[in-house]
Amino acid sequence: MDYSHVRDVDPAVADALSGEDERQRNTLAMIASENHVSRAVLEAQGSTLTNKYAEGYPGSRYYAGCEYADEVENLAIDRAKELWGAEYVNVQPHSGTQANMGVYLAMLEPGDKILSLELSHGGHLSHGHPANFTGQLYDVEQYKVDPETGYIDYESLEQKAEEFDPDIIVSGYSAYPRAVEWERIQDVADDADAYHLADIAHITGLVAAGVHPSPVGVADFVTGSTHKTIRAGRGGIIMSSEEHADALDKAVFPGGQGGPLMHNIAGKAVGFREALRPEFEEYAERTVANAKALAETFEAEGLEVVSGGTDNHLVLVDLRPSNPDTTGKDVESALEDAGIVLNANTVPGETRSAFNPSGIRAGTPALTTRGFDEEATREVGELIVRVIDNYDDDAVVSEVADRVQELCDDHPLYEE
Ligand code: DSN
Repeated sequence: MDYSHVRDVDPAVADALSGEDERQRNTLAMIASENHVSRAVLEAQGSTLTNKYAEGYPGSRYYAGCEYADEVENLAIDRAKELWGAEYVNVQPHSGTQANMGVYLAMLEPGDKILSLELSHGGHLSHGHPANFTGQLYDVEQYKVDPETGYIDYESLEQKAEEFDPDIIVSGYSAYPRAVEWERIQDVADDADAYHLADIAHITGLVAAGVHPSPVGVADFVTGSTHKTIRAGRGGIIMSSEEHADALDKAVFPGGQGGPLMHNIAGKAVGFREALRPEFEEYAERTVANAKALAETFEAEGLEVVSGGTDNHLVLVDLRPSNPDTTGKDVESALEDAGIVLNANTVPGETRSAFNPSGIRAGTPALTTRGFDEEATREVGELIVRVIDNYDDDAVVSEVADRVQELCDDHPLYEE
């Protein structure tokens, strides 16, 4: 990327930006929530819309000069409606957490009850963690995955809903490798007379492409982020039926946010346009096929894959059975030295701390964007296992790093 204007003003930042470009080119991004957007999305996000205030919504703004802001936001909304089949879409949330906040602000009062999946079992901070505003403002009860199978324990969810009488049930997860049974959770919500929020942050792209069942039209509210399995740049989105449009619009602005980030909304519009092309479905299918290949490789090499595989873009590994003295951070750090960037993650039944947990989470969205197929992904899986088994052996880590560099060179990024 050319940062000549930045360099004239601020060489330190220009160096950091160039450094980040190089880092992304020369490492394999396997953090399950990361991806590489197109140059078109980057350009839209770097546009002059960053200068524009557009508080309000298209056709009804608190500022003059919103003609093009309106056009861009309407395009983003229309494309999102087409992609996910939603009646109502709000593209203004700055992130997935802000999208969730929009729903909570619209539908709950402080003290209301949230029933959600525990963080260490794959949930998210914004689903009621004590360190998050949701854990501080609302009364939270949590369900878990079945420790034997690694799948959502739907029966215990039903039981908790009966006992706790929640106002909202949150489904959709950050570290859950299996397809979610939205209808089953909706039935629980109906029986409890509770709202159902499906947070599809991780699988927005898979749902849009039809490779994961959709909660749109099932759950009352669907939230997501726009930069994980869909490559539309950093941000959030809310979908619902028209019935809740007014409350959700008010909750996002002015309830929880000020001026929308119009340059990011332009990125969303462009990324959604790309996702409406037929090749996006192939991309999503390959992302899942690559994740399955990765899970199979890990299992064949003796690692414990939580739930025994994956239906989506991520694989969760519990290191304790195969490498009891090795922590997730040991592995994360050695892999980073080898040029493979993924994250340490808690696993169901976690016995260590959240900062230095017992597992790792690996995702295939970014590798797939770079053109990795199943064979190449299997090789990456084998390299990861080599590092796990030899995380404190610099010679092995260095050998793996050499091979990772070759793989990066064979799958170039932002070179055209
Ligand atoms: N932090 C994101 C993730 O990595 O899953 C979720 O917000």
